[in-house]
This record gives sequence, C-alpha cells and structure tokens, in this order.
Amino acid sequence: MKTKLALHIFLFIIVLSLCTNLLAALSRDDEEQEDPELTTCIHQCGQQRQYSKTDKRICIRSCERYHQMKKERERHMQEEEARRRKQEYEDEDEDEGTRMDNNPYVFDDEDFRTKLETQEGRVQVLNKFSRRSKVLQGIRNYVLVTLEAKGHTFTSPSYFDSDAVLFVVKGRGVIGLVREDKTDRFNLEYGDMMRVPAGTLVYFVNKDENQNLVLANLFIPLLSTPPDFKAFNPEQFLTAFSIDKLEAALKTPREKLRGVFEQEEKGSILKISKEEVEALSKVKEGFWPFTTQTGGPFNLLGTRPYISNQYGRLYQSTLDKPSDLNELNLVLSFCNITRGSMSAPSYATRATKICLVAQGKGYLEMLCPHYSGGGRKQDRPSYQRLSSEVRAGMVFVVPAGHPFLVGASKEDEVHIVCFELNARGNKIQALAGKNNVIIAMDKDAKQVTFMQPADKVDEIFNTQESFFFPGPNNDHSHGRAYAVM
Ligand SMILES: *[C@@H]1O[C@H](CO)[C@@H](O)[C@H](O)[C@H]1NC(C)=O
Ligand SMILES: [Cu+2]
Repeated sequence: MKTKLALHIFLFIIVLSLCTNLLAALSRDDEEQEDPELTTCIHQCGQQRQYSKTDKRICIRSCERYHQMKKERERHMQEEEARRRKQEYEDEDEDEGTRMDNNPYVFDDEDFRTKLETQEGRVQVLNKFSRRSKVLQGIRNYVLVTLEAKGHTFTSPSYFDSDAVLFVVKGRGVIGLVREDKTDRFNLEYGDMMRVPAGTLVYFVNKDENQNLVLANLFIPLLSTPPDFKAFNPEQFLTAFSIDKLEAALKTPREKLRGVFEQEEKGSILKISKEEVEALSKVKEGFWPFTTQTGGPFNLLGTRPYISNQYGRLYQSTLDKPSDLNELNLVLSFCNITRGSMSAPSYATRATKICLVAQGKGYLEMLCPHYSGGGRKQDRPSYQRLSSEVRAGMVFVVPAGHPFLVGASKEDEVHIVCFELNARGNKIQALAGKNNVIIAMDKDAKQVTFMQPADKVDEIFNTQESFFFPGPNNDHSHGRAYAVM
C-alpha cells in the first residue's frame, strides 16, 4: 500500500516536472521564434548541390551573422523609438507650463534663449511654439532665430540642418553662400528676404560701422531631421575629428594643423577691420534690369504694396516671387501701421502667421476658441479675446482662421514682419472695411443672420477705408499680456 502510494507520488512528480519542462520549452519557443528569413536562408544553404560540407557551414554561418546584425539593427531602432517617445513625452510635460494666465500666442524676451553671445553680437532662439499652447503643436518644429551683429563684424560660416528663410530687419550687410565650387556674395539691405538652403555654408558681414545688422530667420524643418535645428561651424567641428584622421584627410602634419585650428577661442561673431569689411563687401552686381541674381535676396519693400493707404501698408511676397520659396509653401508679409492706426479685424483662411515686431509698439487682439482661461459658458461657443501689448522684439503667432487685429501706439508706427506658413491658396478675409466678408454675404443670409434688413447691415459694414484705418481714441497700454474672458 505504502509503496503504491510512493509510486503514485513519484509518477505524479515526474508528470509535473515534464509538464513544467514542456511549458518552459513552449514559452522559450515563443520568445525565440525562429525568424522565417533565417530558416529560409539556412534551408537554401542545404539545397546548394555544388556546395561542399565546408561551404554549407560557411553559408549557414553567414546566414546567422546576417540574422544577428538584423536583430541588432532592430533593437537599435526600438531603442531610438523609445528615446524619441520619451523625448516627446518630456516635451509634452513642458507644455503643461504654468503660463496659462498669459497669452500663449505672444512671446517676449523670456521665451528666447541665447544660443551665442559675444561682445560683437548674439544669436537668440525662440523656445518651441508648442511649449505654451497645444494649439501650436502643428508648428512645433519651426524655429525662429534672430541674429544681431554689431558694426563691422563677421559672422563665421555655419550651416544648418534646416532650410531657413531670412528677413533683414535692420542694417546693411553681405551674405556669403559657399556652394560646391565657389562662394556667392550678395548685398543685404533692409527689407530683403532670402532662402538659405539646408546644408549651405553661410557667413554674414555687417558693412556698417555704427548700425547693427539684425536678421529674423525662420528655420523650416526637413522631414528627416529631429525637431530642433542645429548649427554647424566647420572651423570648430573639424577639430572634433581625431587628429590622425585629420592629418590624413588634409595631408598636413599636426603641428601645422594646430596653427590653423587651435587659435585662441574667438567666438563666431568677430570684429573685423575696415579693410577686411571692404574686401568682403565686393559683390558681383547683376546688370540692369537683371539686378537680382538668381539665388540672391529679394527686396519685399521694393515691391508694390498689396494694400496701402495713409494709415498703413501691407507688403506681401507671393509663392512665385521669389520663386525659391514656392517649394516651402511660405509667404512673407510686412506691415507698416502709422501712429494711432490699426488694421481691420481679419483672418487668414489657411495660413498660420509667425510674426516678429520689427519696430515700434502697438497692440494685438485675437479671438481664440481653443483657449479656455476658465469661467467659460458651455451653452454657446466662446471666443476668448486675447489682448496684448506688443513691441519691437516680441513675437506672436496667429493660427489659421483666428480673427485678429493689430494697431500702432499713438507715439510710434509699428512694423511687423510675418512668416506665413501653409500659404498656398490662402486668402485674407477682412471683417471690416471695403471688401469685407460680411458685405460679401448674400442678402438673404445677411438678413437671417443679423435679424436686420440687409441694407442696415451694409450701412454698418460698408466703410470707405480699405483694411487700415484710424484706431480708437482710448489708451491701449494694457501693461502685460493677459487674457480677457
Ligand atoms: C511706413 O509708413 C510711413 C507712412 O506711410 C512711411 O513714412 C515710412 O517710410 C514707412 N516705412 C516703411 C518701412 O515702409
Ligand atoms: Cu485658438
């Protein structure tokens, strides 16, 4: 009896261990699923009739090596993906900024970080647009950068991993573009705009002795680059290669190389002499009437204004002119509003504007259905009015479809340069002034919408001025940017 029980237990244990072994084997199988590609590869090695035993072994080994590499590559890609996700997650965390009491579309000094600063100038980069508002996720990879170089300076050659569009906000200078086989130099004047292709080495010269050269640059991400722009300075990064490789590449002994690369750290914006300015300022002028060379700058302020009256002017590039911006689907506009005047409330049908106040001060009002500052009524759509004082150096974004207006203070005219993204097919829809969309609404719809006879509505909306008019009389100094419920 006892032995029978012992036998039973013994059998039971054996069955149990068999089961667990089997389970373990199954799950291991699950883990290391044979890659069908590897199986086929090995199988094919065996099929080769002309192969000797050794050949077959070599063949199988190369299959395995290939498989190993593939697995490593996949693991690497997964790690990259995980890192990217983590980065995105962290970026999103950033979005939960505590600045929601401020206008998330207006950016001031504290939203810029200084990328480079020397005695001779500085480069400032605006923080990611998405940091302050989720609504700006769509333009999170665009980067606005300003360059300010003092009189008689040289900004040493750099290239970027993004396309850039620059606008000359102030000063006179020269841009040098180092192409594959030569360097093209162009004069830069106030109001010039230009595309700088990704990867092209560029340098800048400030020709004036006393006036700063100020550039507004929008960096447009290439699909292949991560969401940040990076600048590369060859004279700095070349030394980052190992010295023996550099010796070989340049066929120059290291003692000599040190002479070229290892000078005292000078920084990337350098003071240069009058003679050097003169030498660097020699540009090949085009012959009239072909004054602009291809690939050179285009003067936006030299074109006929799109809208102009005594209260303001609006200049706008088109997608065809300059032609190299067509591909970027980008238009630049420049708006000059005289003292105490303002623009009509309007909205862009498709374009999102990234605007820099180039000069003067004024105010901005924008309506935004996305922004919930609290205290919102649920029963009807609410449009938060975001009001802000704006002045030179500040940046604001107007997402597509958002009605807004800008005005100049009573003391000063205001100049605003805007990079308009997604410009193809875009229209400005004015909500007041000649040619506004309310006037354009058909009579029947007008009557039903406003519950008034159509001519009564027209009386209100049919003003004579087009787009720019005198502003209100009250004072617009709001102090800091804030949201009004
Ligand atoms: C801006 O407009 C004013 C008045 O119309 C004009 O005197 C001034 O030259 C303009 N500035 C620019 C940069 O267009
Ligand atoms: Cu909005």
